[in-house]
Amino acid sequence: METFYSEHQGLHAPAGEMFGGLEVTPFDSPARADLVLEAVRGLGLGAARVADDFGEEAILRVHSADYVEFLKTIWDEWRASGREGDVQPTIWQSRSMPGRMAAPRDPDGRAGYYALAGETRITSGSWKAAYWSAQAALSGVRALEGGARSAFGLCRPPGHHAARDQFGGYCFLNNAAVAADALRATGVERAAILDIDFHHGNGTQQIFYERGDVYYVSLHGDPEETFPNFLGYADETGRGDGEGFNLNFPYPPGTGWNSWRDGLREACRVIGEYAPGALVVSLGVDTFHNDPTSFFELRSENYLEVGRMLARLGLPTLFLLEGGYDLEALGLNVGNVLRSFAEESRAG
Ligand code: Q9C
Ligand code: ZN
Repeated sequence: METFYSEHQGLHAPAGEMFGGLEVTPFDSPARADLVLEAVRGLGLGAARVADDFGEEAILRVHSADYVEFLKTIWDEWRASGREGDVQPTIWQSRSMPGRMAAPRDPDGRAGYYALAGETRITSGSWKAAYWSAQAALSGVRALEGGARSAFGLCRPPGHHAARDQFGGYCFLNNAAVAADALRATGVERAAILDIDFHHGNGTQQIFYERGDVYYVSLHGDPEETFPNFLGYADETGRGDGEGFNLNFPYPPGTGWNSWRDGLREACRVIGEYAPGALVVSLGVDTFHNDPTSFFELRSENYLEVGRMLARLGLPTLFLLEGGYDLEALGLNVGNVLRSFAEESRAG
């Protein structure tokens, strides 16, 4: 299994993040990608390659042009207006202000219009980092297109919270959505996205909610209790052509391996029945018991079984990194999924 990444991904490195009413060191940092790269190199999984540049076309099939333009320009506008830090949204169009649905000129208003949460800042390097994170995913798509059984896009910043025209939850471009849509464009008739990050992938769900050709299945912390709070409930099953092709498994605080694994088994059964031509795995390991952002109780050895269960689906599989913020265990946990997937694929 080959890994794809880019040095430019490290260019998104905000100085702080609002958390619990304090400014803290961001949970998502360039070090995360370095640690995962080091872990996959140590496993001898397959070559780690620099991502190729596939341009903006695939990104613009998933995200709106005005949103992409916003990502490219907002930091310069912010600074040109005399603001001295990085772009930090503080005002949103909300239920009580249903006025016009358009971005105002003021950088605060623009930032809020294109934000779905307030913890994620935009720095001078954020667009370039997000662009190359998406290119890592697209490089993985090309590997599958070339006949590989699996590939790993070492995406960072992550993607699954990014909606068609909104950033948040550390995400700017929805790497999994860009990849699944690109797989469709290569002739894969149906694609499935299995999201095992601790958090619900609200962006991925939104992007494919009315499509029947990309099935989104997610196991996550109950949004009643955690981020992203407003999407990810079990009664969200898709709409129009997408009805029946969105499946959410929300779990309460304290959820451990046995119940989570039963959900994963059911998710795999449903995906197997859908019989997609390819599978994209939104691979977050913030389900780990020691993760600082979450409340599940998975252990490092559990990720070995995750890899085996996914391999048994027998599908061309693209793994894309999402969350996972315990830096001590991040490389081990991601490596365990990939390593056991590769071993089980060879055996099976
Ligand atoms: N109490 C990913 O794992 N945390 N994003 C907000 C509010 C945001 C996580 C905390 C967590 C986003 C890709
Ligand atoms: Zn997460």
